[in-house]
Amino acid sequence: MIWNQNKECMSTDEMRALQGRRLHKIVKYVYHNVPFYRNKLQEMDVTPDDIRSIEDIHKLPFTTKQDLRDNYPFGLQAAPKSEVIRVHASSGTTGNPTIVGYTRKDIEVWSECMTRCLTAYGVSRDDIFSVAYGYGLFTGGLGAHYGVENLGAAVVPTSTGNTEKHVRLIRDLGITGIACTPSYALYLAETMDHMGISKNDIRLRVGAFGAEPWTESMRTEIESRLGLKGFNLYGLSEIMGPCVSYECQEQHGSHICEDHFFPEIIDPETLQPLPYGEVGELVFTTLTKEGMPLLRYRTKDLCSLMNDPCPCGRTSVRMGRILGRSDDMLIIRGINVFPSQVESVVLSMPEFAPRYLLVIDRVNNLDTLQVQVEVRQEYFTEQFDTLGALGTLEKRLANKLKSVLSISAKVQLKAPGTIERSQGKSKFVLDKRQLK
Ligand code: DLL
Repeated sequence: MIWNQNKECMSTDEMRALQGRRLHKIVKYVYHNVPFYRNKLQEMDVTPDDIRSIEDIHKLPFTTKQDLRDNYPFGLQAAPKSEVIRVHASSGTTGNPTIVGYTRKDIEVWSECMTRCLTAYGVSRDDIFSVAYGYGLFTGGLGAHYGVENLGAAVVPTSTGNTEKHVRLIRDLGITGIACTPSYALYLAETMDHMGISKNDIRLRVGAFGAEPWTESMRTEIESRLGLKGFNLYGLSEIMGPCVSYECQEQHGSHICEDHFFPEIIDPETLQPLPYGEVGELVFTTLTKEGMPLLRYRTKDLCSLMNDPCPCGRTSVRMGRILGRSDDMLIIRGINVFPSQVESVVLSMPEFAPRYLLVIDRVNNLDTLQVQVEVRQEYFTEQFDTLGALGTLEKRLANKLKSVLSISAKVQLKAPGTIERSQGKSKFVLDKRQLK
């Protein structure tokens, strides 16, 4: 089944023409409503009238997460505040999160694109669908939720946490579909084992997995343990949230909703565009967004694009799996974490030397984060310890980290000089997870 035959199966020529018209309109819109873009375009001597077709996209400036940070919170917002009906946020590299405001039309487009994804997975009005992405500032929960409702299936907003209760709901309600991170799906399988519930006791048949990188062997394991078919779901808050691309039944790349999000692949060093099939950094331009439209937003995700015909009938350009990042962002339990966020917390407390190590592991299919940090000599005295001060310090750091990162980290205080110094570039991250 195809949700929006007209857009998802449009001929390439028609699609490029539509994208060209929309690009002209969006450039005009940001030129008149976002001083940041007007300045950039003026510096480059580009006016909206120079943008006549989608090929003209190369004349436009790039946008980065740093630009969003520099214009925190609403500097890149194009729509007036009175038109914004929803705000989400995602982690920034340090300090401020990235804020995204949506107009009513943005939420409609988002819901429609999310419904395209679900339909491609084979979800229908007869399904009962559990949304187990976090609800809140993260776009996963509400994004998937609106898509399920728009489709007309029944949504069960389970969110994250309380996994045993979730398993019972899956069994008792006969839940047939689930949206969650692939690692949470494995954790769910683990919990079912502990509870003595087998895949034959439940009716799950479709999974919408994303928000973090995963592999074919994870797919095979999730599918065999939960008895469902798992599909990739990709997106990012800055561009919209989950719904930017989705796998169809062919599972050969993820179809991009390219009438709304125009993809490019660039060489992250030279910033030059790369042809189909080559791996580089994925860049998106939002073609219809009203709240916070972005021109050539550098996602830092590394992948390739493909445009060969897909047997499913959809004509949209597809993207391959995310193979890595061109920056140092980590995804831990589905939450984006930058080592620089940890650093800013550590440096804000005088008791610590600027020496730390993030150790990430996966225990029982759940990501764990440990932060090792060196205490400065003057605070690392025996007397200090007898007073229980180190314990208090550990707790204070753990609390601060939790509030900045939105996930818990286990803190391990280290004696001065004990975190290994590297010869060359300092190593701040030890990622022991193996994406099988
Ligand atoms: O993770 C939106 C989302 C929610 C997507 C639920 C899918 C499902 P952010 O928190 O802004 O938004 O993180 C975006 O997560 O740039 C990728 O690095 C990574 N990511 C998202 N989906 C996938 C995926 C949401 N399917 C960042 N495969 C992106 C690999 C993914 N990485």
